[in-house]
Amino acid sequence: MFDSGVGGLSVLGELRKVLPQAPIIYAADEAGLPYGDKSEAEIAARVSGLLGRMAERWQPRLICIACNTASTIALGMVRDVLETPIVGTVPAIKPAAAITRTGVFGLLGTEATMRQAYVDDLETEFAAGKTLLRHGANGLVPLAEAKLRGEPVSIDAVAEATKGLLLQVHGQEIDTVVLACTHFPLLADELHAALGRELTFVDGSEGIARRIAQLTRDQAFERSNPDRAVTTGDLAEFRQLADAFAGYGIARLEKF
Ligand code: DGN
Repeated sequence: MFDSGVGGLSVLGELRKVLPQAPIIYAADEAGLPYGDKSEAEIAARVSGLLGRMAERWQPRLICIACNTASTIALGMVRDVLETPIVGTVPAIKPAAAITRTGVFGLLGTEATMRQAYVDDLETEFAAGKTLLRHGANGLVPLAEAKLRGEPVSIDAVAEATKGLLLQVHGQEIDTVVLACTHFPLLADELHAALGRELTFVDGSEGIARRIAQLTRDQAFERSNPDRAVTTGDLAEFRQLADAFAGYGIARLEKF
């Protein structure tokens, strides 16, 4: 699993349900966090370099890019250069368009994700005749990281980071919001408190977990190596996340 930070844990949670035996190495590019305000070129270079190192060092059966920002920018590129099968995480516009009753739905992700052609294409293909309100909410990423370090998260701060979505509603009835950043489902309670309990949140993690299970269905897993989480950042800081990782069955934290 690869993400800039702890966002991939929202995907790992779903993966554990369908593949409890799969040995996991979770790689967090905390030295590069946050991705949401970086340029496309910088994100593409970081992601391809780190995935190349992961493939070489651990020879995983599969890599999941559990990050919408990295996937919408670099998925095609890394698939072209690596032999390892790669599953990406892209905004769940298709399932959200299928369930919205009012035809007005939101898309929350990083600012970098909001401007990708990949997202334009998903909107054209699946949201025709509906209204999709996009908002880049970079401010939610550090709040999710803080929550998983055990720090309190203020609902006011969540409301501030997401008010740009509500400002676009203009009396329309919005009923569904796509959480198109893997960090955001980790703040689902706070997002409901800030945006409204009646909203349905949709993210891609269940679909990704199913896809990984399908791609590995012919392979038996042996739990010979302990699961571990590795960081490109400072190990002492990463250890503040030890309890969060332990909640997902990962007890070893190392430097990458
Ligand atoms: N979790 C990442 C995503 O899904 O886009 C982005 C986090 C970040 O680095 N800003």
